[in-house]
Amino acid sequence: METIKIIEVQCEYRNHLLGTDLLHPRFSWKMESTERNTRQSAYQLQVTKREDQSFESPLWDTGRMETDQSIQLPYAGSELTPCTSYLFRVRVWDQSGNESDWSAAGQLETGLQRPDAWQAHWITPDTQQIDRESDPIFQLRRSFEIKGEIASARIYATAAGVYELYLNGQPVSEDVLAPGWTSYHHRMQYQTYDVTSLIQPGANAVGAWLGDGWYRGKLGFDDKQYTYGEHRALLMQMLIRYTDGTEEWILTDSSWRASIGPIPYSNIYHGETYDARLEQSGWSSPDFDDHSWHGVETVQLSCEPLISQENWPTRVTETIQPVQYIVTPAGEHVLDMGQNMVGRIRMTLGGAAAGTTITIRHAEVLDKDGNIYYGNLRPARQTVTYIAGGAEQEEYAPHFSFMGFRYIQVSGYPGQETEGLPLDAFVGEVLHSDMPSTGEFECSDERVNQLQRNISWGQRGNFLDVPTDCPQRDERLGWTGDAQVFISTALFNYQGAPFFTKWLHDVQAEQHEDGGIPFVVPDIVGGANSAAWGDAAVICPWTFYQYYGDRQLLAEQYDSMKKWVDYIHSQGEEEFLWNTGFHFGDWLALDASEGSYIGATPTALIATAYYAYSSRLVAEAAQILGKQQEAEQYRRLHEDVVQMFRAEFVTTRGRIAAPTQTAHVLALMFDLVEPEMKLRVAADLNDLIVSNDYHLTTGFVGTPYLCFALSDNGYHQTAVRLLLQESYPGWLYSVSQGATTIWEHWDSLKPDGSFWSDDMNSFNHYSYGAVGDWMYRRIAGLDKQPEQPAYQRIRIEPLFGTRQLTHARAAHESMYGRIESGWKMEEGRMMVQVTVPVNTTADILLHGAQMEQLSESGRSVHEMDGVITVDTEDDAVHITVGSGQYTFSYPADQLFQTSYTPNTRLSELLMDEQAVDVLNRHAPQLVQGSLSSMVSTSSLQQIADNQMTRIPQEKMQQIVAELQLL
Ligand code: RAM
Repeated sequence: METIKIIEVQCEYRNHLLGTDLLHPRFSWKMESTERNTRQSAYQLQVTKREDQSFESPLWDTGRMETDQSIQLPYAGSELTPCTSYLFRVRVWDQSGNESDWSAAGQLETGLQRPDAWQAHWITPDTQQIDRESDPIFQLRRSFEIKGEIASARIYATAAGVYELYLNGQPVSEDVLAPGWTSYHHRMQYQTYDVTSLIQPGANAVGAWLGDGWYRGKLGFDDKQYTYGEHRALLMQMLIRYTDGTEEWILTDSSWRASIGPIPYSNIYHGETYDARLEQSGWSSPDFDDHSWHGVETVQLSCEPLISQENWPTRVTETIQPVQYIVTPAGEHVLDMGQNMVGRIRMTLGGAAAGTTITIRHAEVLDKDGNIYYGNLRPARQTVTYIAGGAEQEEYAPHFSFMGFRYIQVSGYPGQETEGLPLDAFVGEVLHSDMPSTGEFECSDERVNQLQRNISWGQRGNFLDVPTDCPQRDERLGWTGDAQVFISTALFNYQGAPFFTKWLHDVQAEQHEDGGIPFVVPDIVGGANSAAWGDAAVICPWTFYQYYGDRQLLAEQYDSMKKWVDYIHSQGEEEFLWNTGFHFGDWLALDASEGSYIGATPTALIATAYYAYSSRLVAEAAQILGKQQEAEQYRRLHEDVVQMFRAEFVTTRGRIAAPTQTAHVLALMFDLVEPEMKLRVAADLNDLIVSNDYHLTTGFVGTPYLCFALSDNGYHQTAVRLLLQESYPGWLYSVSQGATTIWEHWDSLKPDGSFWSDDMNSFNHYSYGAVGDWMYRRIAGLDKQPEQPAYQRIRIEPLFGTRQLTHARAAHESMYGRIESGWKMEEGRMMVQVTVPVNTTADILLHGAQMEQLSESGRSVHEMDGVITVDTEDDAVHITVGSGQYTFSYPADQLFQTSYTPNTRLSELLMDEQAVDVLNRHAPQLVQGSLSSMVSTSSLQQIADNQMTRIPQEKMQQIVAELQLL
């Protein structure tokens, strides 16, 4: 039996990469071993042409390479040629010299690679015959002969608009809304399809449907049309390879024929109309008579360069059956999908008379009377109309639109007035970028588990090719700020590398000359340069690097990162302060003044805080990329900005000038105050929350970091109480209201059943879902270490600061393999289970454990296998291990007797000045020895909660008793 084996090989994050223009695609592999603490000591990788069918004379053979590198290895063999299929495989040796078998082969295929490889012409229907500006989708087709036995057939295609291809009556792929949405002015993706199995001997035909999509359809708040161009057009070339070695290209050119298709109308926001009576049976088959069709024109388009598909394709990833049929008080016939989802409805019907018109309207919620509510969609119609063709069986799902909905209102379905709606005739098809799931989280509180599901659904609904703010109203835009706050949570839950590679390349493409960053990317709105929004240009590549160790992406984005910081640097009169321009501020924070969306935290404070943070990240990126001088330059800039932040926003005694939760959160998270002031700032933040009866007031900027700021500065229990807070405002409020996705506002739906407003009220908005990052990293304790990205060095440090949660577990499928961290408190014992992939190291911090009472799989930690070092650190045992699965167990009662919350130092505090300061503010009577001033019960409870672990039980009781006398 093999000791070590390869369980997965990848090229550019995929097992099968079809159609890439990258010249040096990168390989990664995951391993498994029967032994603990296994590292790779050497690898050998081979790449061969697929047609060779064997690795006997590979194109590239690395030979045995003595290194532990097992991810992101760039291809360095002789030049990859266009339109060529390759196989690759790898074998490895571990540190004891054990050798693995060769892995199963992965596949890699190049695309057209060079712009001049495009011989096809963009085509669009002849303007004399078909009004190119009309709404209906176009059908385009041509037939062709296959003259011999074929070895392979590939299609390379794209469209100005959105397209579907058919070959001999069959759909060419399952992709939806191809070519996807990029900054078309700068770059457009093309797709590669393997159509070998669809080609038949003799006569063949290829056909396309062409809709408006993002390219030309109404888009944006003001329903602007022709965003990228006035005409739809198709570009396609098909490569036929015969077994005799000859090749033939079928191209879009003037020989194609065109007609109007059965879709009179389709639009991203408004839905689609399909008239089955207009279907032309067999239109993409070779024997179809197209003489009544019209000619096409070739046109010039400027959407170069064409790039091979970077993102995952958009596909149906799940189907959902409606759970309930409702007739609302207003008499609407409604189906409840049971889940706020994004995608479309596939409907079947049988025996309907031709011309029967069925309308489906989509909505996210019912109003307080139980009627369907469309108000928050604003002008987006999200309406699908189907006109039956009269066939025995009919089936339809929209092709070129998507909706955000939980409820559908149906009218016109045959028999619905008398028999109601048959649930099985309607299926919800969930659409999004088809990224593999990589994250799991669950804990002992079912409400939090629902929150996690809502986070994940929020991501799925808003990762439809572009990271959008919302999937339902007339917006659905790539808001940079939202993407920035959510990216870390997103990359934990799903394999987001291809998704963000594409989007970040668009961010770079749309960056202004002066370094400014648009509010939305792809930019169709025009505004730019808000702090925390523009910082996406820096924070997203950085977070990406943390997850995937992808230096190439970091290097590609580096100039853009730098330019953004330089842009900030050039603003206003004060070099190190950013106090000019418009900012969204702490968007939608609850401390906003009446009528404003912008929270109370001064925008100059937020802007300067992000200025500091982004310069620091640029310095770190420069360091990693070996740019010492620039690293130094941005480090200095960072220091200057931090000094300026202190001068402007922090008092000499460590008070943050703005009394908002968000201001404190940023100061703590971005290290903007002197280390010794942190304690005070954290206590003040805690106070702001406790005095608000454990409720947050933060918006888009403060919320993502709020719990981190608390947990990492001694107030983990407060953070957990915030998470578990069920009353408004808090994460579980929406859960208690039955939410199945994350809402845009803390009170999108108010306790009395009314809505926040019609104006800007999405029920599927991932931003506040950014709390997931903290749940995975602090509650479950599955964290990274920045010095060794991609989880090459893992940090496992669950915080158990409250008895309210009795277990939690997270898992993440990293570049190296599956990592798990789970804990359970049971019968007085804490059990911590950890899985560490081969070729990685984990630092495991077990709070409240004592060496003598700690066991691993029944043995003392000194006897366990896989351990590298064991140490005691403050109140924790710190064990460094290599790969393997570990189960630790220790008495849990110690957790609540000894100190364990990191940075909580009340026992020391009680003896020093700062303690006096803390107590002075929380319970002045204790310090002054007088009972004259009142102390709020909530502050007292908070001191008790947070410091219980530090203050001897007896003393605590005494304090509580004394205060109860008040
Ligand atoms: C709205 C949305 C979006 C936010 C912008 C500023 O359109 O709430 O999420 O980023 O405003």
